[in-house]
Amino acid sequence: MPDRRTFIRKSLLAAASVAAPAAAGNLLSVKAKKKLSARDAGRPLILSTWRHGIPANDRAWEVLHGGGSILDAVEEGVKVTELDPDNLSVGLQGLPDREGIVTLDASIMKGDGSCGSVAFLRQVMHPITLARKVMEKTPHVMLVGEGARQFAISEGMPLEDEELSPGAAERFEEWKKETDYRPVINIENHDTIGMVGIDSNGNLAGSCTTSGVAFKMHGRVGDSPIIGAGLYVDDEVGAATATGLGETIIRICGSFLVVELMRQGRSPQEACEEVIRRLAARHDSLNGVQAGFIAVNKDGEYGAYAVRPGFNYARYNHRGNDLIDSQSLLES
Ligand code: SD4
Repeated sequence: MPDRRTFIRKSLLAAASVAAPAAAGNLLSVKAKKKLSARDAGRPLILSTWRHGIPANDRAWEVLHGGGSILDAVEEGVKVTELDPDNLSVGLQGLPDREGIVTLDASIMKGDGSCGSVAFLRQVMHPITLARKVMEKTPHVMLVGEGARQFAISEGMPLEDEELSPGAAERFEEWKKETDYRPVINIENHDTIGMVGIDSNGNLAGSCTTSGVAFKMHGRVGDSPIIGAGLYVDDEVGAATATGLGETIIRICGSFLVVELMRQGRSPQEACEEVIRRLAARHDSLNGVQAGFIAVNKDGEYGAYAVRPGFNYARYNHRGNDLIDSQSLLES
């Protein structure tokens, strides 16, 4: 019987002999790829979660093509959603917590590892801009609650009044009658915008902003402002962002995991699928759970996957801006 060391050596030799032709193949494909323009390789590309990603992508594309950086694009893009009066899951018009107070979470990240986030934030119209200021103007990554609000004031960002939007006020009144103060998990309540983008030079950035799960406990923070959970970006590999029930996404460091799986060779689609399988394996029941990921890699390839049907995302590339239905693990 060969001992373990001999076995390992033999295996390595065998691997090397099959690796040689594969390496030649890689070389060919690298050369072939070099001939492709950035446009053919799928860059630039902007992806964002849900239907409201369409107008957000429009703005991001406009910023990028107007000479803005990919970071400017992902910030300006999601600002459209933060102001959308019809969106009850992003921005100050979103659904409140169970005390009737709207609290916002947001994060932003560049492919070089710079990142910033805010959580449990009140009265600020553009939490994504405040997250960027945390990244660029403080030595920190994350500011929360009153500290984040004070930072907004010190940066000259006006505080808005705390009156609920008409849509949110109506839903809050209904919820109070029906639910006896229990935080609800409702698969229809997911509308967070997460956006990832790559420019024609391969620079990546991402953003994520939300009012969080509707009627949550006061003080609850979801995945969206947690770097690695709701958003992760690495210029060497790619970027991913998440939507859905934040608790399930935080437990598996979802967006970081998508990027790490791409680093290990998975395509964005394969990585999103594996992470949703991991999420499912970590939970005894997926009753009422929706979660979804979108991802892009260095070459501008992209993918998406969700726990259940209903998740869609907007893709803007040289062919235009389309809404795509994601595949899912469950059938309903
Ligand atoms: C959260 N992930 O706070 C967010 C909610 C969400 O689409 O994605 N809604 O858990």
